Amino acid sequence: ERLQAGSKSLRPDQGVSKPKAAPLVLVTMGSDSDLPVLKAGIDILNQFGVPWEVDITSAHRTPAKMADVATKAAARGIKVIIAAAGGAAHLPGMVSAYTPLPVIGVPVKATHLDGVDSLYSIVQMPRGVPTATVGINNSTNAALLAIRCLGAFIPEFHAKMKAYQLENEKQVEEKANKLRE
Ligand code: RP5
Repeated sequence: ERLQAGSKSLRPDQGVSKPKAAPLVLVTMGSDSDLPVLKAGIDILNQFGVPWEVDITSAHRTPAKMADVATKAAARGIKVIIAAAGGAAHLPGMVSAYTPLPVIGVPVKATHLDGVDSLYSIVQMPRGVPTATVGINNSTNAALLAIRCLGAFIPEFHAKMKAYQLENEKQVEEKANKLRE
């Protein structure tokens, strides 16, 4: 089964299997070359049992599709959008312009500027078009932030996030204890 995306190179053998429930999170990207960076975030969504879908909506190569997908996302039941792009990374901001949903941008390290170009392209949005921005290539945090958004109105995800934080705390404490041994 192929993932829902228009690219030949998006296949389950890349390790992202599509959930069956109606998606709550849309993970979209400027190019299939961004997919390896998104894999960690998709793993987190799977770990928390969040239904997601993946797509490619380039702000530059497929601007009409990007506008259409972003405009229709909320009506389809999507609650949060994660958008990844590299270089002149206009996708997250443009998606944000077309939807009232929270949009989380992932700056991808894709050029000789090492992702700083992507970061600056995403983070400096004009007032009125908020777009959350995580660290360069940090799709893990994008997924965790998306789950926190869901947790604000879905108790299951609130509880799972709390458990995740407690587990993190426990793991750090175990490491500290080992150092003291
Ligand atoms: C951006 O340009 C994409 O998000 C990607 O990070 C970068 C390079 O794209 P490809 O040339 O690999 O398709 O639009």
